[in-house]
Amino acid sequence: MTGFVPPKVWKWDAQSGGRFEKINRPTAGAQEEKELPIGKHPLQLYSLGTPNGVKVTVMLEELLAFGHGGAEYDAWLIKINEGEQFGSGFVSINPNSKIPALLDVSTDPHTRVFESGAILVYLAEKFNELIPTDPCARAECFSWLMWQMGAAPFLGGGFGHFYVYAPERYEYPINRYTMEVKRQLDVLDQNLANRRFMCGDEYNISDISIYSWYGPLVIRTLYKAQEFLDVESYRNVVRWAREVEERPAVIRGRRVNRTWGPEELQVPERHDTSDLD
Ligand SMILES: N[C@@H](CCC(=O)N[C@@H](CS)C(=O)NCC(=O)O)C(=O)O
Repeated sequence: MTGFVPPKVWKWDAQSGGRFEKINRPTAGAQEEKELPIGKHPLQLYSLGTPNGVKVTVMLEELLAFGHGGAEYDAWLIKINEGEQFGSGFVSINPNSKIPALLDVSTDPHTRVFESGAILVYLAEKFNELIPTDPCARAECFSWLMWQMGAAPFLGGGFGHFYVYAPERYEYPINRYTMEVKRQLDVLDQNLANRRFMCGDEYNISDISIYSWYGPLVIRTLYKAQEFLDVESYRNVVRWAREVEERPAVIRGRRVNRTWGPEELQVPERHDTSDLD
């Protein structure tokens, strides 16, 4: 118990502390005039190699691996810790000021897409790839995709924030979000007990979106919480994440817009296939 009594009307008169205090604010919109660069390819991605960003670079690499030349892309780096998501050019593509944001310059007018789930659907439909056509299978795919979009904020904004980024470790939120994340892992584990991929035998955009968050959680070091969450006990999730992670497009996509970790895995910007070779 902190004894904190909320005021009648909340005012932004103090920094809250924690990793993101410098970029978090209670208002939306552009904070400075700044155009975005546009490269030579049909698709312009403005992003960073976080789990939400990785979803899109994996998808683009999958599309290229399937032979869709129209999925060639420029991946520009948006440094969210330096506030680049609040530049006027970025805000015109994503009024929500969060990566990833995509601009399709092959359409007239250009098509902007924001929210990683919407970008996956847009690309899957544009190239008719990694999305089932049968209505029943499509509904299952959208269900898991939307599950991820709704669930991940509890993992990242809830568990990850309070376990890693908050200025102190508070018992109540850590317990609350740990309970929820373990429940989510159990949901995934039970689903994957009888299925090779999230929707059955076929890999699709729901696997890409869920892998990007829960893969690094169970087979890598996301939030350094592997022991705390006992991730090994979600055996089906671990088995599935390992299979997804072996895909060449996943290996490539994970490196794009990455600016941390081992040097050989960092490709801050991607403007040509050879940037990843
Ligand atoms: N629901 C959004 C979430 C995007 C998101 O939270 N992006 C984070 C990085 S992973 C971001 O840009 N944060 C910057 C900020 O909050 O200012 C999506 O899936 O695209």
